[in-house]
Amino acid sequence: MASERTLILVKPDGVQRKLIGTIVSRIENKGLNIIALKMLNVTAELSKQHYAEHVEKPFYPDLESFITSAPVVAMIVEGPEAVSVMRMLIGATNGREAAPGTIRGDYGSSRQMNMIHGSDSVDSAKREIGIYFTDNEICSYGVALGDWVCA
Ligand code: DGI
Repeated sequence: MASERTLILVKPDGVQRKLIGTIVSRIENKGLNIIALKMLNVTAELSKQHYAEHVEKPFYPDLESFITSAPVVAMIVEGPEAVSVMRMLIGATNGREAAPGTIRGDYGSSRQMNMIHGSDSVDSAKREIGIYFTDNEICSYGVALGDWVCA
């Protein structure tokens, strides 16, 4: 199993709704490792970098005003197949369609205010991690229980 890193954001609605702890717990309970974490305000420029593939889409202006409306919590999550494992944990984009048991399915009913972002591929993760974090903000460490959780 390849160890991967993925970029996770608790979006402004997740912060406002006091879901930071819940989302962190979901990630930790799954056995993945958080190796970087910080709160920040996403600027319009950062939003355009992050959502480069959506900038020309009709919904982009709404997406930018939402993601810049309150702080986000950014994390790097590491573990075996972390990108796809996190995507499964997160659920479908639209909270109304996301399966119960997923984070979006359990806490959300909106397509835009869907509480959490997770990179959609290993390549996207590398790009997004580079946008949000510098190398010296990343703490790489071993977890003693790792062999019991992810073997
Ligand atoms: O990877 P996801 O977050 O599940 O989805 P995505 O990368 O396709 O889109 C990024 C965000 O943009 C998504 O979390 C919510 C928003 N979005 C995507 N498609 C639409 C949208 N917002 C609106 N208003 N309409 C859309 O069709």
